[in-house]
Amino acid sequence: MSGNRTFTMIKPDAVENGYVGVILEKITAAGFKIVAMKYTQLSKRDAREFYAIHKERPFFGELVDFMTRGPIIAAILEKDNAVDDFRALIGATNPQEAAEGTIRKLYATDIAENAVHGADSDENAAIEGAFHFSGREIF
Ligand code: 3AN
Repeated sequence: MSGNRTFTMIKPDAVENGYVGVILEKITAAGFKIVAMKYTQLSKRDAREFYAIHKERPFFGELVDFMTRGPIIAAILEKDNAVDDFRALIGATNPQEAAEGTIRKLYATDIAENAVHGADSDENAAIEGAFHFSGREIF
């Protein structure tokens, strides 16, 4: 069982496509409480730093361009078993492989523009939350 907080972003494709409202609705309907949330746009520097773990991957440049091309929502969410339950709610990285009813199955465009981010561990949730929200006591 993971901890009780996770970190998410609603990505530029989902914001552009008008899915912010329905995605937030699905998140709260699944029992997540929104602890902190903001509408913002990442700079290239922010995106490179946030995704530094992927910097050797062939899609890194594409990922940075995508994540900076428009506004996003960043949020910290609370629920028992938050990291694992949120990953289940959003579905597989590639929406074609995502289970029916998951956020990526419903709203993602493709593997690169996949609508939402979900932290993959308690440790990364804390790092990512602190990256987006000043005042580390939030975590
Ligand atoms: P997840 O977001 O499911 O944890 P990661 O951590 O493997 O998946 O990938 C981070 C982000 O990088 C994805 N959300 C997606 O936007 C992008 N990405 C992953 N794989 C690819 C790929 N093969 N081609 C282009 N972009 C990708």
